[in-house]
Amino acid sequence: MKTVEEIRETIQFQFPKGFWWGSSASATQTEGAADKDGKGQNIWDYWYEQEPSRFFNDVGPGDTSQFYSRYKEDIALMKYIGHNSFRLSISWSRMFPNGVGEVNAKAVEFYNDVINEMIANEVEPFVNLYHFDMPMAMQDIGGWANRKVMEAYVEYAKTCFTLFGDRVKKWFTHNEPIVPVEGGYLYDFHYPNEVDFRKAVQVGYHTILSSAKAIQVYKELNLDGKIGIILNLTPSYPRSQHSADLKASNIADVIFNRSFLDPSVKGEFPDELVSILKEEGFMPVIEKGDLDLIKSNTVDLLGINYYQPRRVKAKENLPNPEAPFTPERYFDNYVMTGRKMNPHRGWEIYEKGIYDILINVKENYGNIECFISENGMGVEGEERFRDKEGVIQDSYRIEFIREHLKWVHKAIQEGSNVKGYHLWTFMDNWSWTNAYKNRYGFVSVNLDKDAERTVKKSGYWFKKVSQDNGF
Ligand code: BGP
Repeated sequence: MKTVEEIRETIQFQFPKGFWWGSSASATQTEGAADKDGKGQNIWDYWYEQEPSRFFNDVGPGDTSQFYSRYKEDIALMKYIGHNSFRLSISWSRMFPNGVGEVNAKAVEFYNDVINEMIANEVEPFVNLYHFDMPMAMQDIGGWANRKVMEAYVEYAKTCFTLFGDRVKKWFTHNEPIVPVEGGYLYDFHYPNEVDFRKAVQVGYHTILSSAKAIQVYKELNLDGKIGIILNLTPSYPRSQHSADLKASNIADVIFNRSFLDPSVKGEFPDELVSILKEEGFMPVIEKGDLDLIKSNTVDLLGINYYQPRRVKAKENLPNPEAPFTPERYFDNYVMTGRKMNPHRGWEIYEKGIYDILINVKENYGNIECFISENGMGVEGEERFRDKEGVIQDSYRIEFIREHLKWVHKAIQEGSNVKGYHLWTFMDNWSWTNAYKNRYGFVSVNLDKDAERTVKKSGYWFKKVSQDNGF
């Protein structure tokens, strides 16, 4: 038998001591119990009730892996497969069924139990406050377009900090805040399914402001922890080095990445973004004091979600002047030949993208403390890979993670301040309109067998990676 030292010697990619190994998930995608114990409706519950056919196989957010009732079993599994940390989100509409008012005691009990159970299992809770799940009562008065909703969110955040901040040391104000902007107000894949660029900008602006306000409140409470935001950074690569392609690629970067990254980390919106909005007449309504507040309440910690790059080329066809304004007025997405694809999700797999993001953060964002908060591969029909022992042989997922981790490792060698890697996701879960179409987890969920959990090959592999702190 090999000694520990001998095994260590075979590790080629060794990560720094204390590296955060784990995964991430969100309340709506895992909890279930959508109408239990006083939870109010959120936009997903409502939208599903209205239009079930918009969801894959008509499966809605009530039918998830039932983390609400099975969290103990799930946390034990997290520990088993080597998680030293896990990101969950709190459901605003569970805490405050109407978005504001009296806190729901049952919700407080649930999140207290979950947090305590995680700590008892040495799985550090990373807690996010908003993961796409606007309480319906808040959407009814305009959602993020209404400043009152932003104030309600800040109250909700304060309540969470006060109740759980003695044990939770890593907080996040939002997950991928640009996605509700794109989905809800530009490209019709989230409720309220509007296409209205002016509103999209206002919604995005209020989201950033709400994040800064929550950070301010957190700091005032003097809790000893860190607060950050989780952004989906999609590096933009131009088709060529011609100036028109470079310009198009830069605009895509400014709109889809820097619009949230710059104010979150630097406290300022990029000049290029402001120029575009001014030129097009889409500047949001900004109240006195807002920009100072954003300037003085930047994040301590940045979560980076990375799935795919964006390939961009200069606009070839003139946009239809009748069509509603979208950012595609400025560039075309470019389909590069010969790229590696995840055919199930239709996303390009470009592992080096993760390194490019980390180096960009190191060089242009003060090398702020960061971690990979999501990265993963959604695959359809994984049951066909289940072997006789009942284990899903997802070697493709192992390869996906390993190849991304190699680039993370390289970034660390070059001085990146990246502190961890969380896979999307721990256990196959319900996803927005795709429901259970694509499976992402280390652990599979058999929907025909009372959501039975079984660890996939990737879960066993990850356990070892975490134990060895490398591979
Ligand atoms: C991210 C979200 C997650 C998750 C993931 C996978 O954008 O933060 O909530 O859903 O993407 O995407 P999908 O489920 O759409 O395949």
